[in-house]
Amino acid sequence: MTDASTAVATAHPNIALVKYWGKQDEELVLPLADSLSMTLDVFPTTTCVTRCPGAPADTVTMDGRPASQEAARRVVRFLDLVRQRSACDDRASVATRNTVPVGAGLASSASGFAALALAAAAAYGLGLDPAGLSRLARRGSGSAARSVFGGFALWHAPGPHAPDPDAACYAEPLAGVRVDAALVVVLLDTGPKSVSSREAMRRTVATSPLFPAWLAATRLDLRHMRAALEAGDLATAGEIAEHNALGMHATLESADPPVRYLTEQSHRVLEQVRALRTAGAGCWATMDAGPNVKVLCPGDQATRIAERLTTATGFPAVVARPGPAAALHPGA
Ligand code: 2P0
Repeated sequence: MTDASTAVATAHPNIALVKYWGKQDEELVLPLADSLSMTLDVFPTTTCVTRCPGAPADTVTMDGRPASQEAARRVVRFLDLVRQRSACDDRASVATRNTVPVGAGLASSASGFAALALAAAAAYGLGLDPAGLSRLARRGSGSAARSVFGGFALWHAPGPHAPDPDAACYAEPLAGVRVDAALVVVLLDTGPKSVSSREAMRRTVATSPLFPAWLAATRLDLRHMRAALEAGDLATAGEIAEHNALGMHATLESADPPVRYLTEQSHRVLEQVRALRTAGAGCWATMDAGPNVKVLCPGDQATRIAERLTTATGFPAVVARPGPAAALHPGA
């Protein structure tokens, strides 16, 4: 235990270019396949954790209001894990501020649990290295394992014979990336989603006849994506990212009952991305557990592509560039 009872951390969302979809272990949040993402420089989450010796319960606020029961339960479960490891049983107060639209497929749980992992580990004196922080963040939400790192990150799935699957399951920065990329985030709908990604993932693995094919394809996509990023080949990386996302959504649509995150509006944006590409622009779409479309493109063309997409569709667009690693605020 350290003396500091308060810690504040900021983390940013990440967007997977090769998606995580499907767990091999629900409790430990172990994915079935590796995934690869870019952490953004927009929509940060800042979280303050204060240990409260003698307090009867944890308190959780989000943007100044008490968190929903479900959100608070997830935070308390996460703090229980931290308490177990620290041998300190203090309850805590957790105050989170999000600038990412919650629940709209913009990975608010990734930035949220990455910030919470850093702040809680510091407040409870866990002394974890970056891989340890990534493993801890993962227990809150799988994709949070990647938001511990800035730039491009690779999250390892434990192999079938890993002696300690938990230890083998962490993200790390992807070395050797030679592309100058940005993601244009087209904001279609900032409302909460109808099916949580956790439930949707479970349902897809259990019922989609396409799931085994998805798993094989995404493993191959990851190898080719790494090679393309290392070769500075953004066009190949973009093609793989778009194909990987469409494959994930096809798998979702074939679950029983189907999960449909993409809307008419998403498809309108997708058509515009294709139209821009036909006109010679380098841009490729990816979509997560919500209707928003993110467009991978060369960094020096991002502003222009954002303007053209907004003009063509009427939806606002935000340019995101590779962002920083999650970090503690010094002296908090
Ligand atoms: C990803 N997504 O790789 C994929 C692609 C959404 C679509 O990870 O159950 O909130 O907490 O581990 O991380 C969103 O799911 O799910 C997600 P849990 P998570 O970014």
